[in-house]
Amino acid sequence: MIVLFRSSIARLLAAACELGRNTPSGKLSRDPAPRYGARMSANLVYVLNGPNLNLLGMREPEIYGSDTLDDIAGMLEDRAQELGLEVEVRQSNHEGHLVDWLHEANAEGAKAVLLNAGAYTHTSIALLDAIKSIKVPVIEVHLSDPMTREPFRHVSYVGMGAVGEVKGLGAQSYVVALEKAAKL
Ligand code: CA2
Repeated sequence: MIVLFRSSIARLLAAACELGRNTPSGKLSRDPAPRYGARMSANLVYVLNGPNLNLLGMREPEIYGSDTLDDIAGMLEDRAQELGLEVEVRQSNHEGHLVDWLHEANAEGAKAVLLNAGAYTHTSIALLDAIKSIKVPVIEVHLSDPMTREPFRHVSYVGMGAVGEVKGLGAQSYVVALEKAAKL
C-alpha cells in the first residue's frame, strides 16, 4: 500500500492546476519534469516511511506511541511552515517504492530526506545503495531506539549511508529530524 499525505495531494493538485493553465489545450501535460519542481524543491523535505508504519497508533503504543502517521504528518506540516520548509510525507510496505522515492527526491533536488525504513532499516542493502547513490542527504529516523531492543535491530544499513539519525523520541523524532534538515 502506498499512502500519500495531505501535502502530497495539495502538491499534486497545485501541479495539475499549474500545468493545465500552461498547455494550449488546457489539458494536463505529461511533461515528466513539471516546472513546479524547480521552483519549490530547494525547501522540500521528503519524509519516507517503510513497512507497517501505516499501522502506527493502532498497536504497540508502549513502543511506538499513540500518534498515527497522519498525526505525525500534521505535526511535520506545522513545523515545516514555521521553518520555511515543505514536507512530502509518504509510506509504503514495499522496499522498491522506498528506493524509487529516494531517486525521485534526488531528481527533484529535494533539500533532504527523513527516512524511517521500519524493519528494512536492518536488512536492506538496496536502500543503503540508493542512499549512497544520491546527492540529497538522508536523515535516519526511528520512533523507538533500536539499540535498546532486540539484537537483530542493532544493525542499520540505512545508518551506514545517512548523514545523521534521530531515534527514541516517539513522534518527536520526526520533528527533531526536520529541524536538523532545516540546518543542512
Ligand atoms: O522505531 C522505529 O521507528 C522502527 O523503525 C519501527 C519499525 C522497527 O522494525 C524498527 O526496528 C524501528 C517497526 C515499525 C512497525 O510499526 C508498527 C506500528 C504499529 C504497530 C505495529 C508495528
